[in-house]
Amino acid sequence: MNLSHIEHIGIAVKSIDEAKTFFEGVLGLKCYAVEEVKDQMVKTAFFKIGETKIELLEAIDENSPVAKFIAKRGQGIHHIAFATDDVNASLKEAEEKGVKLIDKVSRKAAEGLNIGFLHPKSSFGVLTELCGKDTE
Ligand code: CMX
Repeated sequence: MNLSHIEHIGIAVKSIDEAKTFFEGVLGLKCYAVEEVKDQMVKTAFFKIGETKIELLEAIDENSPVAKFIAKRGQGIHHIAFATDDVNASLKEAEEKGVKLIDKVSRKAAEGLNIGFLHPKSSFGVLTELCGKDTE
């Protein structure tokens, strides 16, 4: 799998506005984009540090995976996203190596990226996202 860097770290929060007091007010990062991803039922806010982004995730529906995550585990790191030059090829390779996939093929997400998730039960409890700009 040809991964280049950690594209972003997703952090589940109850309120992006409240969380900004830490990420902007204390860490001094600047929020450069806020975007709703309707099919994931989340609002996202992005901060950049080097090549990596922090993605704050706030549920906009009680059925959102992020709402379920916070109800069960509390606020905190929700997933790690690795940049790959070919999301679908990386998903296929993971599946061939026995990893349980959440997404068999990539889908569109925030910032126009294609993403696909590996199940946390196959990746030592860490929800793992593969993302990139490839077209399907
Ligand atoms: N990280 C690690 N483990 C997680 C997890 C996460 N983010 N979310 C759920 N789990 C664990 C649960 O704790 C549970 O473990 P136990 O069985 O040991 O209790 C197990 O996975 C099953 O969890 P669940 O609450 O029953 O939830 P579901 O099976 O309904 O869904 C998951 C879990 C990961 C398959 C689902 O959340 C999913 O498909 N996630 C991918 C999509 C997503 O997270 N979207 C939001 C972000 C979108 C974006 O970044 O744009």
